[in-house]
Amino acid sequence: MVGQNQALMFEQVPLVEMDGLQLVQSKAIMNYIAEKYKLSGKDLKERAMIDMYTEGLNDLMEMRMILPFKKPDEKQAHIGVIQGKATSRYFPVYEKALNNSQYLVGNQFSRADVHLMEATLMLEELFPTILSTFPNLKAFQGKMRSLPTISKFLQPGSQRKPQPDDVYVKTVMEVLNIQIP
Ligand SMILES: N[C@@H](CCC(=O)N[C@@H](CS)C(=O)NCC(=O)O)C(=O)O
Repeated sequence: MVGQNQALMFEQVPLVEMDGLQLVQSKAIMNYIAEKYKLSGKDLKERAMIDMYTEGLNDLMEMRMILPFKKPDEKQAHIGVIQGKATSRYFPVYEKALNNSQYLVGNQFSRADVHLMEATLMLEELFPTILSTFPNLKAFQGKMRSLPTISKFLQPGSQRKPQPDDVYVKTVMEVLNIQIP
């Protein structure tokens, strides 16, 4: 109900509770975590590159995230758009950035690498062979998988969320009071 929830500043999710804070707004949440764990580069220029790479990946992942909420007759066309943009607009950028470099920026692990890992996994779930023409991305994904925290997160039974099913979509629609036209 409007104005009732103290934790949700704008009555919206996501909400992350950590360090005694109730963090809302996705970018504020990401910025806090990136700063806290020193994942934002060593200077302003590196940070600008990290932000650009991160935002590109956010745009790509957002296309994927809205797919379950598309009307049935729009889904197929949307899948085509995701695949086209992933392979011609986004993945080539990251493939090139990883030439002769283990990480995207400054040869140092950053938040952009975390987003890239997430995006490659997300897109592979939809298009299992999508990385076959991006060897650097495939190798990068393998290296990221071997990091202990990421490896743990990818194990069955972890906090990783499953793909949205029809029940999830229906629940989200109801909770957020979204009308299907
Ligand atoms: N700018 C916000 C947007 C958050 C947002 O749109 N949240 C949606 C769910 S994904 C929500 O809570 N909608 C309910 C509402 O606006 O009443 C962010 O990035 O966190």
